[in-house]
Amino acid sequence: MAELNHVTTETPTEAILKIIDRDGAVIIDAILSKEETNIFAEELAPLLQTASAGRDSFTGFSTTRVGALIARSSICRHLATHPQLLAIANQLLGKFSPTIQLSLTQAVKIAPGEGAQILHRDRGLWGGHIPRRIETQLGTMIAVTDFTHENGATRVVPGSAHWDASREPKPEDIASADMKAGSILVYNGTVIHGGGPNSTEKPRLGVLLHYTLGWLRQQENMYLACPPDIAKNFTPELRRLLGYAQGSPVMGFYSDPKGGQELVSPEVLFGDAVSAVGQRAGGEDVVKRTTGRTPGRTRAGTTV
Ligand SMILES: O=C(O)CCC(=O)C(=O)O
Repeated sequence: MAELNHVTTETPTEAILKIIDRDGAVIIDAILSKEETNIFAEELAPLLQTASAGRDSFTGFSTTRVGALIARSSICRHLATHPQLLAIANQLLGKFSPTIQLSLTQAVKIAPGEGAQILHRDRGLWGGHIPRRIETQLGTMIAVTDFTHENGATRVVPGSAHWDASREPKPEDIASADMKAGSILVYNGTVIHGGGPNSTEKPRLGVLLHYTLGWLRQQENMYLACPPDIAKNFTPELRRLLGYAQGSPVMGFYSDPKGGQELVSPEVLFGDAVSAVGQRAGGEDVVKRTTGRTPGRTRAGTTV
């Protein structure tokens, strides 16, 4: 059976990125303390109690999911801005975008008797339109309970991010992301993975917390899951990660529909200092990068 590497919160980012580049995934042990893990479980319990199970073999007939966890969980907020995760995400995704953002926050509770989820690549979310040379996502799965081969630990196919799309994993290619509660599986958007079957008598609980490129559509609609009247209570850094910032020059600005601000970065809404990308007028930059030409004025008054 294939295996995944374990590292610690002290392991340098470069070493972690090397493993992700080779295997597509790595486990960071004990990123949360026991106390933080218990608080996480307490925050999620009432939400999971009222949620219903999935409706298909992908979401799982005995699997319960809840989202909007930046708004609902202090530990999820803590993890979203964890320096080690942000360093990994920024280095992995920063080659393809000047900013990164959160894409998904979702608790996944796999109940006893659930079968294995279909193995998949998360980059499929974007319809397969993005070429492989562009990495779309840094995904994470935080273990809130212990993850074991028996209780539905995430299954991962190390190395499969380098495979042709048509290659199917054999049973011996599949690793089980066994880890203690409080540990985190970190993986790219191209590695094949999926939830495991739960043959025990207790549920397996984990939380997906994914980052994506600043110019891609987020999987979870963060503006509805965490609207401005909730986001105003968070740090500017977390707000930017939610998407309340420009994703790249001339991308993601807004105008106040009631009048006032025109074509400004969403950071202005909260009185935040505007980030480097937001400050740039941007248009001329984009023209230069995409055409190699310095823009001038045409007779119609538009830049070329
Ligand atoms: O539950 C898991 O372990 C993995 C879930 C997953 O990959 C998904 O729902 O996309």
